[in-house]
Amino acid sequence: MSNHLFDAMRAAAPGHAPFIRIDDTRTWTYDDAFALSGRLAGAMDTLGIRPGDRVAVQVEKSAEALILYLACLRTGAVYLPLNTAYTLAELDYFIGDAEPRLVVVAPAAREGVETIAKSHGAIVETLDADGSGSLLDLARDEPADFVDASRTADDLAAILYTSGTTGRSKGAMLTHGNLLSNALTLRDYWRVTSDDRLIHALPIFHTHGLFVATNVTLLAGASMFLLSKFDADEVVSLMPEATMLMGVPTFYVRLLQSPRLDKQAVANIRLFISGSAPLLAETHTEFQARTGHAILERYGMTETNMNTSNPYDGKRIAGTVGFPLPGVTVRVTDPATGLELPPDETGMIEIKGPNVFKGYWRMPEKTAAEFTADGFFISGDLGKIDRDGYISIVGRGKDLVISGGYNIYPKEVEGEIDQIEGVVESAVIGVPHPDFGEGVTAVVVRKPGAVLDEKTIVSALQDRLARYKQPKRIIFADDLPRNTMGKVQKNILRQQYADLYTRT
Ligand code: MCA
Ligand code: AMP
Repeated sequence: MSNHLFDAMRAAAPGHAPFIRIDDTRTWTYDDAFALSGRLAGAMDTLGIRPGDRVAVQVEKSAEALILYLACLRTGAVYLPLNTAYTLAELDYFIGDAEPRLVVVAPAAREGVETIAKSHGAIVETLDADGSGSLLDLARDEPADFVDASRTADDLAAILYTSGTTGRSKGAMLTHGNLLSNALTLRDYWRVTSDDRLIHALPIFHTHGLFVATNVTLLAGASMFLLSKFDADEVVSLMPEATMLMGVPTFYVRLLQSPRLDKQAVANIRLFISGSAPLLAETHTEFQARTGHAILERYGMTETNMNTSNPYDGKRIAGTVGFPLPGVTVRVTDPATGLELPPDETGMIEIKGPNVFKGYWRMPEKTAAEFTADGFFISGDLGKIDRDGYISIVGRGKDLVISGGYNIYPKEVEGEIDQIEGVVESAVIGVPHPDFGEGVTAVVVRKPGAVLDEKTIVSALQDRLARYKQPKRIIFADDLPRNTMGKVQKNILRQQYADLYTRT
């Protein structure tokens, strides 16, 4: 029997070598991690988890949490990671939609989640940040040598939810083949080897920290310093022992604020990678001046994994996301006609390749609507390709805000604000923010005489939306600017409040 993705990880694993470095005294070798993954797979099998079952996981970052992902691959389950910031209201939707057989949460969250899980027919087990919990208790009695379930390239490995521009979140179905092909491509493109030591400071519930950082490390037999979250000071302290960092632009903005970041601090680092949101050219330039390193920017999506990358050897050009990765085709088309555009003309970025997902979970119409007749995925990003082949993302055809690497869909936030007593309507926009890149901002129209201030709105959103989706500022207006068709002109609002967070 073969298990497409895990077999490749096993084949690349250098047994006794370190995989996850927690601190000076605690390191997980590949053998340690694979043994625990076998026990966890056994525990899930005993709980009745079968290939194809979804396993939803909302837990703090830890070595055990990463190993649980490997265990899911081994049982043939479909791993469904959830942002730890999601509220119970948000969780209810994901569990109802994905219908997982098992939900794994922190012990402190068990009681609240159990009611939701039961109503959708799921069982709940726990895993805490320190690696304790009921799932680990069950795993202890299981053998380490689990017989892996048979999985082909076309079988699902994971479902990751991405918020929808209209309606609710959609579950992007990623196959073993999607994940393995992309990770192997990135490993080779970025020359990752078993000598590499990655600083892993990203969350592990999104593509960047889970697949790009973790799968690439595993397939290179490399190791990683696993930090519970990003802390600029901690990252600078680790740099002398590390060779790589992967981060969102906010990481680099914050690193530049550290007086300790200089050429000496980065002397052992081979590669700095940025993605998930646009890296400002000024951040790239400033970082290069301070450290001598040109940050390598790449472009990806939950639905597609990574699509493009600046080159390892060639020129890494600030403000561009580089070239299509080997095996990936990227084209730019006229959104009105669908016809491919010549170099330097801006249009819709479309993508085809083994990295592109299988579709949205139980949404065949939405899936069909996002592919062209000849099989390209319509990204919703606007961009252009220059004569040398470098791709730049110049805007978004979708109404989306990216704050610190997290995506926020204005429609979802507006939907919650509009339900608050005293609100006529709202428009949620992203405007430049010095730390998060874009700051979520709400422009709200109140009913005449309504007693409603910023605090009332923020507290009404508290239990409804994850913290990072909540507006950093709320502005009250008499009305919203509209075009002749009655559509709110968000571009006008974005211009009007462009310096909201940068004003001195
Ligand atoms: C935390 N807060 C945020 C964010 N993160 N608000 C807006 N946007 C955020 N990203 C809230 C906190 O709840 C807190 O609220 C306040 O802002 C300040 O928190 P702070 O301590 O400064 O935040 P932090 O914990 O240091 O986190 C900032 C962060 C983190 C390090 C930038 O958000 C992060 O790790 N982002 C990475 C996201 C990521 O991995 N994206 C990849 C998606 P309060 O104090 O008011 O309670 S995958 C993807 O996009 C594609 C596939 C790709 O290409 O990679
Ligand atoms: P997600 O839904 O979290 O997968 O976010 C994907 C979106 O992030 C893409 O559609 C882009 O809009 C954006 N994105 C990712 N990487 C970059 C980048 N390097 N530059 C600009 N935008 C990016």
